[in-house]
Amino acid sequence: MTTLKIPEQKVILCGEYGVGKSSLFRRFTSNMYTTATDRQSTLGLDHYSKRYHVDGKDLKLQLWDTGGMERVASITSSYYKFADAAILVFSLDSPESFNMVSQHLLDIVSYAENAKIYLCGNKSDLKSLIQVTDNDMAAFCEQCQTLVAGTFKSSCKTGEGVNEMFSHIAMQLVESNRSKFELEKLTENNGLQVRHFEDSEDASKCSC
Ligand SMILES: Nc1nc2c(ncn2[C@@H]2O[C@H](COP(=O)(O)OP(=O)(O)O)[C@@H](O)[C@H]2O)c(=O)[nH]1
Ligand SMILES: [Mg+2]
Repeated sequence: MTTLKIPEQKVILCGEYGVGKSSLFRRFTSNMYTTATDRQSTLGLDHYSKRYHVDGKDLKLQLWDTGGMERVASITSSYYKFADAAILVFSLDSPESFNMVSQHLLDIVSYAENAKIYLCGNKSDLKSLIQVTDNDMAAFCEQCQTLVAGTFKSSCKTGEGVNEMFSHIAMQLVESNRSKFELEKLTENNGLQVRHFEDSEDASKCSC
């Protein structure tokens, strides 16, 4: 029986300690929120895959969390390696975390060369405490020209904007990988035919 492999895309969470990366991860894995002080252990997982169905296509987002690694050491390059997308998170009530975004962007560009990069302002529920404006985010993206593929605002506390962000990223990844996914599907479906051609007489006579 042929089992069709669902394409999987690695998505990493980046940003300063305390901005809500693990909370986004927890929303993604179990749609839960906690203010618990023991927040570095996110279910003991550092990555989790979830299936999306976009525009008739199946796709798995494999989301990675730093697991609090950034607090004690710098993130290792293996965390970034082969990432298809990176969500650069800052906290809307923390200009400090927003000022560090460019540093994180540099790391992503250096170590996750092919990743689509998204900017996410988290903690949007802290209405009166918000210090980073839409204009600040837009100005940053303009400075980075085409580096940032999209911006989002989210609240892990209320859940607002979280699922929308992941669905949007899934949609964009399907879009930008359309030809790759189709080729993979074709190879899965016609694997025998490909081998048949390679073994056939015609193939051996090929002069190229
Ligand atoms: N008000 C509010 N607090 C949040 C939100 N997201 C996370 N937090 C809180 O911010 C703190 C840091 O969150 P955490 O996910 O551990 O951040 P990380 O260090 O980037 O992984 C925790 O106390 C969370 O409960 C949010 O959307 N709104
Ligand atoms: Mg964390």
